[in-house]
Amino acid sequence: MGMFCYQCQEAAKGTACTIIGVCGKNQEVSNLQDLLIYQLKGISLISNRLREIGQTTKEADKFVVDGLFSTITNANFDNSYFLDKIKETLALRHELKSQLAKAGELVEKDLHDAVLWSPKNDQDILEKSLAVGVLSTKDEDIRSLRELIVYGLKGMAAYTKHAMVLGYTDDSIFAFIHKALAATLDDTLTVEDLTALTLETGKVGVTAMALLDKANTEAYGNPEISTVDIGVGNNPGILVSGHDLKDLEELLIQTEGTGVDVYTHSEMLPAHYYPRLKKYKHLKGNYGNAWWQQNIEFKSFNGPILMTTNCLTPPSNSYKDRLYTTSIVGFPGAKHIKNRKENGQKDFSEIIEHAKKCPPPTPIESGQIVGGFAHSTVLSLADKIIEAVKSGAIRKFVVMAGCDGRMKSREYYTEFAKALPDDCVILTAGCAKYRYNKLNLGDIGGIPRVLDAGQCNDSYSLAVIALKLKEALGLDDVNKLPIAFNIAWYEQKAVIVLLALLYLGFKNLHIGPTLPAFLSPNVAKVLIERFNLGTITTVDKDIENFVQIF
Ligand code: FSO
Ligand code: SF4
Repeated sequence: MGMFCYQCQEAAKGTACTIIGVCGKNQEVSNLQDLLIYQLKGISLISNRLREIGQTTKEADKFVVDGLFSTITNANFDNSYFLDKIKETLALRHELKSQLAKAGELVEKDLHDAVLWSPKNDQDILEKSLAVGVLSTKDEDIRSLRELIVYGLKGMAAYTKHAMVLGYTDDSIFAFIHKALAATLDDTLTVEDLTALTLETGKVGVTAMALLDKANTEAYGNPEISTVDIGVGNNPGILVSGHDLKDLEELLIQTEGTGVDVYTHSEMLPAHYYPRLKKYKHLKGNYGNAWWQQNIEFKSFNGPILMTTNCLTPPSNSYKDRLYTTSIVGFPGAKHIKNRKENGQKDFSEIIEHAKKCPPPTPIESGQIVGGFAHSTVLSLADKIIEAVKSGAIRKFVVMAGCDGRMKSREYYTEFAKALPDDCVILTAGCAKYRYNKLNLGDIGGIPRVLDAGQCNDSYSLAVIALKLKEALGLDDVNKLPIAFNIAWYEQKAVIVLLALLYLGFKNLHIGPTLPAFLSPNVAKVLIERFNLGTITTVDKDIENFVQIF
């Protein structure tokens, strides 16, 4: 059958996974994901037409956001989930076409195959899934730009979904997602057109991240400087991973007084920084490290694990029966917690009862880590920081936000953090922080040398900090700030963060440990020439490059 996926940093041999995903995704799931994306493009094409004549497309908006999110790396490994979703696209497409026909605007012969194609049975679906993947675009540069846009949209969809869960939406984001998805079906668009659309994706990415920032801070308060315990207590626990704060909040409410503690894992760590989440005494601490170590750490946790979003890795038998998924996450055989009904909560009773029967977690480390340096916190310290910059006590900020991953070459980030001169401060967000957030790198006049803003979406916070510092220091260009960017990427949320930073005018960004496999040589050249985008070399050379010279 074969597959072709190159959407993440761990694509096999740095080119593409063609036999099985390094992430564990099998051929059928990979191909069904391709077909789902193709179908979503069809839905977006009709949604665009409906929007042009002033009609709303609420159901399609939500469906497309969920669908994009479910195909992100390490989110859903369940072929039946994708088969069902593809069937749902057929029903939704039919409804949208009827809506268009009623308005007298349906011109069937103009419509694309993504709108017209119809399967008779599951076999037809599987066959079609082989024909609509990445390689169906023959021109290498057009393919590269189409995929770059789609991956950016996947990241944007993830952040949009988190905001939606908290009741925040912005119609301009839905409109753009439909427009951009449909544009990737349009064979008349040139490399220049698609390059412009890529930059526009970054612009709307900023809107999506700003919306999520507003949603998170209005729902849970501004993040505060917080100390998080990394040891364990004596009660049984539930470990919550992923990025969905609402799931965590509802679980905290439902576990209160039950004798079950709640621990965060990986990207859920920043939940401890929000006043309306940290007030729960049984939000005990953070267990473990970044996502890729879960195979070892979930075993010793002993209690149930709730995956609210990616990154999930295929579970081993030692904890598979304790794994719960929810929302767009899925794994064959794992128990799935259903979505909440309008104005209701998810029902976590099964997972709570399960936890009560489990022993407490086995300790794997002890101590504390500090975080909560989102834009509101850092800007409240602005005077102190500007003083430190002006006096030379702080020579440089190095943004080391992004993702962690399995590759041995990522040890570079630990070594880089250790080798940074004492007068440099690391600004971080995302699970990349686990490479250096337990190193005790000290502080500069009370300002910690690792400032953690939060999850990967909080990279937006780092951009806000940079833009405000530019103003405060009276600079006319953000690239004149004493800030270097050494960003680690893994999956598609990092793609939207990168496009957003480019849109905001940041140049000289270094991304690693490797450049994306989906950038064709020509597209990479454009990014390198236009934005000075670069990758990493050795720790010594990069310290010299990023820190010494400015
Ligand atoms: Fe990490 Fe995974 Fe947050 Fe990503 S847990 S790798 S960019 O999903 O989303 O930083
Ligand atoms: Fe390979 Fe990454 Fe695609 Fe998984 S998501 S199949 S690891 S490129």
